[in-house]
Amino acid sequence: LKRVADDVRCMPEEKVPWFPRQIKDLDRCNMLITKFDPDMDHDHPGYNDPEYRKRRTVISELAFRYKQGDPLPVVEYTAEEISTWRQVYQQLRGIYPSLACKQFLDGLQQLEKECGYGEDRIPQLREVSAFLKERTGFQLRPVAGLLSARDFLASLAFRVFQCTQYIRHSSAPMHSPEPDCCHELLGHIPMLADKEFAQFSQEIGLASLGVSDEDIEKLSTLYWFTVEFGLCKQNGAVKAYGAGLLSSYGELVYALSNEPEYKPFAPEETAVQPYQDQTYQPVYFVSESFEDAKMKLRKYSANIKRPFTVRYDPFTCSVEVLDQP
Ligand code: HBI
Ligand code: FE
Repeated sequence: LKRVADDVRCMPEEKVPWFPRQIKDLDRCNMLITKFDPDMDHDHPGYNDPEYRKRRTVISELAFRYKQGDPLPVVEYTAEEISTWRQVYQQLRGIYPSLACKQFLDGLQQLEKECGYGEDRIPQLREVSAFLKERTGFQLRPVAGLLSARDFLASLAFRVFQCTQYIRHSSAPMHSPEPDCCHELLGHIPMLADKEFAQFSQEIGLASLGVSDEDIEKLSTLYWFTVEFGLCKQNGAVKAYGAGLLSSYGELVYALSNEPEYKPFAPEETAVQPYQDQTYQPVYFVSESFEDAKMKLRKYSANIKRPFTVRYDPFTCSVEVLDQP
């Protein structure tokens, strides 16, 4: 394997989209998409609430100003925000034992014991990030909202999870059209404390670096049906591991109700399955295990056309780019 010149523009293939090589390059992975934005979307539950929009602007500023390596900003949540969190926490906590996968339950239990998780306060990203770093090497960085799929996936390559810090509008505690801290802290974080799952997540990220828009779309769909809405078999039963499910009472119950369609996780097929971001999914994909999902994803990624290979160097937190052997 020969090392390629550092500048992407020097690569033999002309049109390789820019991608981060070092963890600090993630400061440039900040392309927000305005879908579901409370300032732009008339259907957003906070659209007619100027106080809420002002609050969102303040918290967005923290994310915009953030540079890799800065201490994570601390937000002092209001009584109203904590009350929203409490409602979400209480409702979901009750159904997790019967519907969530083992890895999730283990992670959540550790977070409750060691990271101040509970219904009375919203955990701070700073302490959650330190917790994850010790478990799986994942760390958080604050983000103001929905990112482009390319930027979002690229950060996973560095075991960085871009995490929103605001909370949903108090008028709709059981639903949020966009990711919020309930979705991240309850849906994603417990799973990211699992080693196998952390590796699966990083591998989707590495597979995404420098690929075409069509392949980003496919990887994004794979991410959707696994990390967000995935189900897996466990001791003969089907359990949820997707964060979109584990942060939505209604869809979590629905997904395991036998009403929707279930298909075995098969990346080639899963990557082209149309998906829903407005209502419940009509179909869910079931993995045999994370190990199995990771192996299948690896096989799929190896077939994505890219004039180079990438390798993550954990010592320097950077991506090495190598010629195709
Ligand atoms: N941005 N902040 C944020 N959080 C997500 O979960 C997220 C995103 N942008 C894109 C995205 N998810 C999906 O397109 C994934 O399929 C990649
Ligand atoms: Fe998510």
